[in-house]
Amino acid sequence: MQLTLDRIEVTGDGAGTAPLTGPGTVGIGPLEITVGEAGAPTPGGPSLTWRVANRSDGPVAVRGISAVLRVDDVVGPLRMLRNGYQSWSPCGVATFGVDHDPSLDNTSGIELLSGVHHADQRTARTGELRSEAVTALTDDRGPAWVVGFEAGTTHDGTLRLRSGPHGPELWCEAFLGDASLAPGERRVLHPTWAAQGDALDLLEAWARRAGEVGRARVDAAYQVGWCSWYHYFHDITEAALRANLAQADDWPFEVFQLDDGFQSAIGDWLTTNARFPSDLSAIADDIVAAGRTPGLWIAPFIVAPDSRVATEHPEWLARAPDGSGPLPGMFNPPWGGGQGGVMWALDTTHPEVLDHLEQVAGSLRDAGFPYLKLDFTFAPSFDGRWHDPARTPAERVRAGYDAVRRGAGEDAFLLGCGAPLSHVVGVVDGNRIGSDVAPSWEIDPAELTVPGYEGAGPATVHGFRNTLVRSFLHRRLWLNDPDCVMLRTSETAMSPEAVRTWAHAVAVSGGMALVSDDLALLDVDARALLEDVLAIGRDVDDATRRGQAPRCEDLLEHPVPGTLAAAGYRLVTDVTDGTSTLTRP
Ligand code: 9PG
Repeated sequence: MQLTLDRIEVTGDGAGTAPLTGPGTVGIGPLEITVGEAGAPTPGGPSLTWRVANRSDGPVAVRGISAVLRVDDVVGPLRMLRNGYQSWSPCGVATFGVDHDPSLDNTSGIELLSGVHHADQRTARTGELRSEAVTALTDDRGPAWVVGFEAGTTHDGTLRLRSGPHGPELWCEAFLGDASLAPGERRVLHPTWAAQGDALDLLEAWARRAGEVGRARVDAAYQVGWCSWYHYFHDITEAALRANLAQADDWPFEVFQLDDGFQSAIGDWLTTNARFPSDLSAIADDIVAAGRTPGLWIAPFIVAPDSRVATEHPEWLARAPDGSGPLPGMFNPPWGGGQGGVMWALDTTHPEVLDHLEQVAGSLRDAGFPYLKLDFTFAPSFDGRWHDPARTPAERVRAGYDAVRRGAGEDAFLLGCGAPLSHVVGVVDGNRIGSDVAPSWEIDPAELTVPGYEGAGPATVHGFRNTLVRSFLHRRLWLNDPDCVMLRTSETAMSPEAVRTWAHAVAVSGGMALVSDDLALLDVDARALLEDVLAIGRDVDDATRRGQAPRCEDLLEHPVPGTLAAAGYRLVTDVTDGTSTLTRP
């Protein structure tokens, strides 16, 4: 398979195209795009550097700028590794000409529901396959190509496989999301990186490079803890939290993390609801007194319509694209909020919003929480009307995270969740890399899912899939959070075999190990399984630090791969039922 630069395509104001087959400058409408070479040497040669300038005397809203590569000499079916946009977005291999983009199946008529899982919320072209930040392409002859963006903090990088006049094409799109370029303004785009060889080696090399460029925070200790979500969900009470804290004496948890359900409203993070008679600092004090590190979940960039923050500061809300009202940032009926579960997105281009986020994080730190799980953080990436129209979706998300980091402090542990992956390199310590697990292997058909995006719904196999596909990111971009281990074999629809498989997948990934059970349900076997998970996990994590990342051996072979190998361990799973065998060094 060969990849060669063919042309530049621009979408948004002044959309157009111009041929370009090597370093040089092209004019497309009001824009001038320059492609250079140089950049850092990579295993496959130099990366491509590029920049854009607005040479007109008016502002230009740039949606996307693509370097279009011809894909020639493909033998047999062309397969693409699809990396999802954010933590929960489905990942895995797809076949060009057979599979299609999930946005085409989103029959809800609500574009934002696709926008949760892609940099560009608009529906893809028929037949198109897309991947965010990085992809691997493979055919029946090999070797594979890995193509990625070195970073994603000032704009997204989307890889789109499309049909062109001569055959398949790979569009490497710098997605600016209609950010406004001032007259004369020049922006350097993130370099793209392409290399041919062994896909697993190259994905790991890409992650290493992206981690260096983004000054990834990869030095936190191996994380072991407890989280309230996957047993109690929204019904967590202070009494249940305290009961688990009291039971935890014999358990090796460092972090004790309270999840969604404590807050008086989404957005009002400093006050608790009626199920939590104590305030947050009293809860944190008691977690510390029990010898644990207090952790807390918040969804910092969304607010309930009837929250104090939204009603007192309507000017802090992003506006819908047509200006008709506040911009929805999430829909989740259990949250209520006065509009049936619709939450508004905060405008993270507004200086007062950033001050507010910094203050909230600082107050939570002062209350005693040095570990924060930041959830639903894709919200500022949606199309809308923003206080500062010059900012890209990536910059809006990143600005919010940076504000939280300023407030929480350099030494806080920040865990991204629902996080657009490439926006948060260098600011989070850990990042969720998969869809929510659940007390069942397969998804419960009664779950509400978005058509096309069923693979993002809560099911342990969905968390398992992303944990394997994204295993190469661990300690390269952050600590991977595969999602919680559930050890219970009662009050669950998981078979004991599937419980063990998921626990071992977490272990062999080397990622964070948080238990999410009512500890009263766990017996000696559960305890022994956790000890095994932690022993394996620490081995793999240590090997990853030394340079030996976990390898998903069948990554490019099945939509849901099943084989993960690291530090001499090898887990082979039958993904249809969650049974597995683990071999040890
Ligand atoms: C708390 C949970 C847990 C969990 C997170 C995240 O589409 N949805 O409605 C949706 C709801 C919840 C969710 C993901 C999607 O889970 O991943 O660990 O913290 O929020 O609400």
